[in-house]
Amino acid sequence: MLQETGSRGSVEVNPCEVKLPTPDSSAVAPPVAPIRLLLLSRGDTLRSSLRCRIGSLNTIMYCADFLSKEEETICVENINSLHPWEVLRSSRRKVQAWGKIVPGFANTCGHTLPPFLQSLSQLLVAEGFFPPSTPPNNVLINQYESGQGIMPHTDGPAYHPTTVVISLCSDTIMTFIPNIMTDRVGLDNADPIEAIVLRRRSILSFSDEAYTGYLHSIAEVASETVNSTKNCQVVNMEESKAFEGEIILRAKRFSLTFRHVP
Ligand SMILES: O=C(O)CCC(=O)C(=O)O
Repeated sequence: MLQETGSRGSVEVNPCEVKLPTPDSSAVAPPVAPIRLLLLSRGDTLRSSLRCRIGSLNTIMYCADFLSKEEETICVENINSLHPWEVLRSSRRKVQAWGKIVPGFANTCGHTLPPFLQSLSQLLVAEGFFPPSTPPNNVLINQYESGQGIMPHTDGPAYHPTTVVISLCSDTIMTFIPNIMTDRVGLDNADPIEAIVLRRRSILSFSDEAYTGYLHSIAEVASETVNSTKNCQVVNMEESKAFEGEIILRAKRFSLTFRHVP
């Protein structure tokens, strides 16, 4: 998306910052580009070859540039044309929950995933992030303003133990800490053990031991410095092209989190 700036040519406008009108249920939804064509035209093997395992936990995978800039723009346009957001009471972030309902969790915006999330889900199966027998059927879209985050938590037993996160519009850092059983509190070290830089347009997957044995979180800060905490080092420095002392500035960020509800 380009904007004219007179004699100095044109500058890129961040699609994530474009303010769209609040969806009006009586209005016709704006047409959105078919992401399926863009995604499938790039082929499976390209993304598979980019995938990398990271950290001491071997059930966390990270891949930079999973989506192109064009695909990110299409995702954001689709997100902004969807159902109004729900503001969580426990956290200031906004969410949209799509797909199969999780027992005991909030309402869903719709039992069927919107077409762009269906396309992405198919791609995640094609790429091996989910087996065909347990494809994503539940997607939580999170919207964070700068300074917002998510407290340490596990996604819990309601899902098949795999979560896949696609980051849009802003970089951030996610930490993983041991999920200490209540009878071990005070005996184990609960400090963060792994930090992962999530670049915008990247994909992260964590499953099995990383899913059940660790809590994941995003700090409520407007900026953070890579490797500023000794016992919480970034484990994907190379894959995310992060550098010591890099300041990660948090802009408005969306995450698409894919899961399977049995
Ligand atoms: O926004 C993210 O990257 C993580 C979201 C998350 O942890 C969750 O939805 O449970």
